[in-house]
Amino acid sequence: MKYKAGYIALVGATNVGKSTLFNRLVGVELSPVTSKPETTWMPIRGIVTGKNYQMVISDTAGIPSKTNKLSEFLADSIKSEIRRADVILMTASPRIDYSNTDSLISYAKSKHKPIIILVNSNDQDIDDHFEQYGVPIIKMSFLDGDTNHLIESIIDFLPYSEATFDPDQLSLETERELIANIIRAKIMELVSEELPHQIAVIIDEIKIRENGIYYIRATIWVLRESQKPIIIGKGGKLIKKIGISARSAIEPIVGAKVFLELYVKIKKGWIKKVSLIKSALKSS
Ligand SMILES: Nc1nc2c(ncn2[C@@H]2O[C@H](COP(=O)(O)OP(=O)(O)OP(=O)(O)O)[C@@H](O)[C@H]2O)c(=O)[nH]1
Ligand SMILES: [Mg+2]
Repeated sequence: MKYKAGYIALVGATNVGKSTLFNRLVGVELSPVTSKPETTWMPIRGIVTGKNYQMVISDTAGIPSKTNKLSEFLADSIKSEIRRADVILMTASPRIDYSNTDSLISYAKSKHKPIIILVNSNDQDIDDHFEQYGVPIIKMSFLDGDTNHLIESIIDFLPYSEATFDPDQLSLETERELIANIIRAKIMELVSEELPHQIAVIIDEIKIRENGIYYIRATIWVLRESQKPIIIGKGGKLIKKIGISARSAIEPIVGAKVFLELYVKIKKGWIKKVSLIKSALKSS
């Protein structure tokens, strides 16, 4: 069999298990998973190399529910991933308004991209709405279903091409971006209020000490003074918990012991300013 390679955009409804499936395909917990919607922000690209294929899979933000500058930015990033892709994996769920998924399918079709619709077997009550598109529909458990059929279906659509990346390379993202995403997800998980969508994590410094320990300093941006104590918690308890939890998720990614220092800073209106959104989402 000739070698195939290409770019796959995993897009669609939010909170349906895209990142759960992505991590299984890549074989590493590159993309944070939480029980809350809108966990993934900017695309996280993982590389899957098989005997006869190489796939770069892009895990994207779920279709944003609100309309504001931040959501516009995320919606643009989803479309840009679709334009770049050779194959689109479109997740569909009855828990999400079909019209959002329909318009993303129309967009992908307008760019002449092959589409595979993916339904999590959790969503038993999905109807035949998506059959109108005449594209393959795969139902499987994203958490523990067999991924072989999905991989075969993707390969069918991939162009013949040599591998572009070293088989040992797992992601196109920098350590900085992966680490910022992990910290943000831990905040989402541990802070009970709606707040997490208004916070960003900026990695200020990563230093590898002589003993191999990663020293990471990061700042959590909040919008208002009143949000600071919510993140810090009584006597600093919550931020400590966030730090411990983030550290244990970062260690397997960097393959070293991690020392993590977190600060909280007020950055008024960051979700309204494109330049700040850019630096927050790319963690630069
Ligand atoms: N029981 C069950 N839970 C699942 C399955 N797939 C995902 N989940 C759970 O659903 C929740 C959301 O999963 P994610 O992988 O973060 O979903 P996502 O689509 O990436 O979400 P966003 O990035 O927020 O758009 C998590 O609590 C997962 O553990 C599944 O197949 N079965
Ligand atoms: Mg996700």
